[in-house]
Amino acid sequence: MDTSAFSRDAFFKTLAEKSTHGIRGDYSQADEQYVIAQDWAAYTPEQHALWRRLYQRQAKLVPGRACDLFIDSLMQLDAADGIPQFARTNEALMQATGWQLVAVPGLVPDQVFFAHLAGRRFPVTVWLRQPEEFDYIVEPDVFHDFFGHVPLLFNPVFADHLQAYGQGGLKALPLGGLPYLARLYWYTIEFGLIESPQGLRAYGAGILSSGGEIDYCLASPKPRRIAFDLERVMCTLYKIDSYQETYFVIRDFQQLFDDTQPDFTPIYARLQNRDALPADSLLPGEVDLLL
Ligand code: HBI
Ligand code: FE
Repeated sequence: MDTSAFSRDAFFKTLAEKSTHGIRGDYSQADEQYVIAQDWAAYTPEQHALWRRLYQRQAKLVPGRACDLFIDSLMQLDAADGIPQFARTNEALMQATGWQLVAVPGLVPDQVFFAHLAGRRFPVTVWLRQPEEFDYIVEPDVFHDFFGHVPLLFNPVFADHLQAYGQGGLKALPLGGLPYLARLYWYTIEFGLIESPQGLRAYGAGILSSGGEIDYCLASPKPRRIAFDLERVMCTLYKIDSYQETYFVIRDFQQLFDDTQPDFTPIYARLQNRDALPADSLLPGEVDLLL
């Protein structure tokens, strides 16, 4: 893995360009893998109180909207009373699926992110948003990363899928596959919907940690909810600064695992000759699964 000083500089340059309020996390203590200590004792009472408000709002919204698996895991997490200690979560997580949380200052370079997932380590940002960002943040904070992503790491099929995604990511970088894998991640891990006997449910962390999108994605007539298709997803552009215009629906987590097993090398080669689709496309034969 390239973690030379040069690649660090290049990473910070892109991060500073992408970010609207500068680089937020403190990267000065980070090791080669961008891992830091969580320093749980440094969170203030106000930050724990803000976490509780965020948690209580989402906890009210998840019944009937999040998939059962997410809700079951969330109950076991014991994270309602304040910002959790990752070390405590790690004991339960190690037993359940062998995954571990590692604390990071914020976004990390793609190859570092993939290497963590491939090693069954999930990077969790340590900082919490400001009170005025209650409804919306641009970058992932500890609430998004922990509340949104950690519950499903307790599910063995999902956990294996995410590791395979990390392994695929490391392979994809030299092949020019990153844009395709980023879209896959976006439309599944971040904004995925799943079928259930009671109707559509959310499993994507971007949805589950959002006060508005969790209802919008299931109830609004505006966006499309269409059946997951690997290549369709990989060539679909996405919005980073508004609710999604399209959600992709998996039947179950086994489908996500199975459909992402093949070697993506020929798929990247094929998709590189194709135009990307706008985020609001509806192709012939596709139907909105909510209707
Ligand atoms: N870093 N901390 C963090 N969290 C992410 O979700 C993340 C990242 N770095 C890169 C990255 N995601 C992308 O490579 C993937 O979403 C494709
Ligand atoms: Fe996320």
